[in-house]
This record gives sequence, structure tokens and C-alpha cells, in this order.
Amino acid sequence: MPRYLTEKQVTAFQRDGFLVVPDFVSEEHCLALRERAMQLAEQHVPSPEQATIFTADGKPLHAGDDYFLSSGEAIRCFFEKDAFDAAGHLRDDAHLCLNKLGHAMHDLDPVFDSFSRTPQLAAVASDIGMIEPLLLQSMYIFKQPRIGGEVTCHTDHTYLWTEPRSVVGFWFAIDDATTENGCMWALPGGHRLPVRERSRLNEARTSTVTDVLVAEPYPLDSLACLEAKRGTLVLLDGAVPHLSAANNSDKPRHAYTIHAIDGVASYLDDNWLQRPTLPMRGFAPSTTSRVTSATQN
Ligand SMILES: O=C(O)CCC(=O)C(=O)O
Repeated sequence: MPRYLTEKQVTAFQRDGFLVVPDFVSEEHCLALRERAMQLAEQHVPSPEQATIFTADGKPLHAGDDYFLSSGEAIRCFFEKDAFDAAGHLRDDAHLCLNKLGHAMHDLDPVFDSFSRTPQLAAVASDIGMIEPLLLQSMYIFKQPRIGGEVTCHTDHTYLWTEPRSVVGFWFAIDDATTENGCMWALPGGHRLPVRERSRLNEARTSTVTDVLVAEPYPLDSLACLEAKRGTLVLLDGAVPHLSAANNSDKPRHAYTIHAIDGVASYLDDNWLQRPTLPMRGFAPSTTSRVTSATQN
């Protein structure tokens, strides 16, 4: 496998638990993904009466919602909490009120599939030591102007638990992400601290519950600001604490993120995201016949 990252970059990723790689994707590819995300949002948006609100502020309104719990094999639309006025009406066109699309665009939509599977990404995964990378989930995060919600401090391992830990976030800035529109922040070296929580399905598999493993919160006084220009790739170790503020600006902050796990690790069957009928695949580009335009779900 040819290398993409330099040794210095790999060392920085191992030291910090994150790595910012500017200019990883071209402007053209970012804009094509952006356009496709807007099309999917219009195609798949449910009526406001059936809306599932996604919150990442520590109070998960979506936790017991079947539309959310079965979205690991689908393209689903999740609304922002602040998209609704006091009377429960949407403040804008429905597709402009979304928090995110999730969680299988990379397997069900050809544009997302080809963005997600490139020789460069395969090389990065190999450079950071992934043996058999498998693309578990994808999210297109809108962080819409003024209503884009906060993402509180968390680790991805909390939600996508493998034994041993293996999840890595591949986060792409589709718009410029700045302190003004809610860029990410991460705790350098925080991946060496014990993971604080595990989120899993309850016994009935009808909702998620959170096990607190370490009560002490992460120290958040030395966060690194991960401002990122369009086309930047941010790699996140599954145990690195990270967060983003609400977008109170009038600028959108679209981002796309893939979470990959290692096939040599065990993925737990009480993780919220299950894919019983859609086997995971790696970063190798698809043959055209495997991915057809997603019109279902
Ligand atoms: O885009 C964001 O603001 C947060 C993304 C995130 O937490 C993730 O991709 O794991």
C-alpha cells in the first residue's frame, strides 16, 4: 500500500489523537458532495409531524426512536431541535432545518460512495495502522446557520464500541469551519485517558442507555481549535474527546464524517448501530454495479 501521510504526521496523530490534513479533497469534490447532500435532504426529508430530532447536547431526544435506531442501513434525515418554533412549526423549508443525514450514505448513494472510497483514504487508514478498515457509518452534518446545535464533548468509541478499541473518525470540512460557525475542538493527548462513558442498547433494544465508566469529566481547559478550510480532512482517534459549539452565525458549516472500525476487532452487538442486512466494506472503490441510486427508505 503506498503511503499518504508523512512519518511526522503519523507521529502527531499518535501523540495528539487527532490530525488536521489541509487540502485533502478538492473544492470540486466537496461542492459535488454538498449538492448531493442537499438533493438527498429534499428527497428523504420526512414530514415535520414525523420528525426525529437529533441532539448531541447530552440529552438525546432521538435515543428511543426506531427511525434513528434502524438508520444504520438507510439514508435518514434528522432535524435540529431549534428548527421548531414555540408552536412546534418549522421555521424554514424542512430540508433546511436538518441537523444531519445518516448513517449509510456511503453504501447506498453513488456520490457519497465514491467520495468515501479513494486510494488516498485507503492509504491514510493503512498509515495509521488500520489492518482491515471497514466503513461503519457516515454522517452529513449541516450545522445550519443560527440553528446548528452544539455537539458536547464525547468520544466516538462511546457509541461505536469495539474490543479492542478501533474506531477512527474521518471528518471532512465541506464548508470552511471556523470559531464563528462552530468548528471542532479536541483535547490533545486525550485519547490516552480512560473513556468516560459507553452508550449501548437497553435489554429490549428499544432505546439507548449510557453507562458511566469514569465519573470525572474530561479536563477541557487545553482544547485545541480545529479550524479547517474546505477540503481539510481531520482524523480523530476513537478515544479523543472532541466537541463543537452551536452555529450562531449566518454561515453554514457543512461537514461529512465517516467512522471506520477495524475488522480484526469485535464490534459489539449491543451498540446502537447495527447492520444486519448491509455488510460493511472497506475503502476500496466500488464496482459500479454494487451501488445504485438510493431511492428507498
Ligand atoms: O461536526 C461536528 O461538529 C462533530 C462531529 C463529530 O463529533 C464526529 O464526527 O464524531
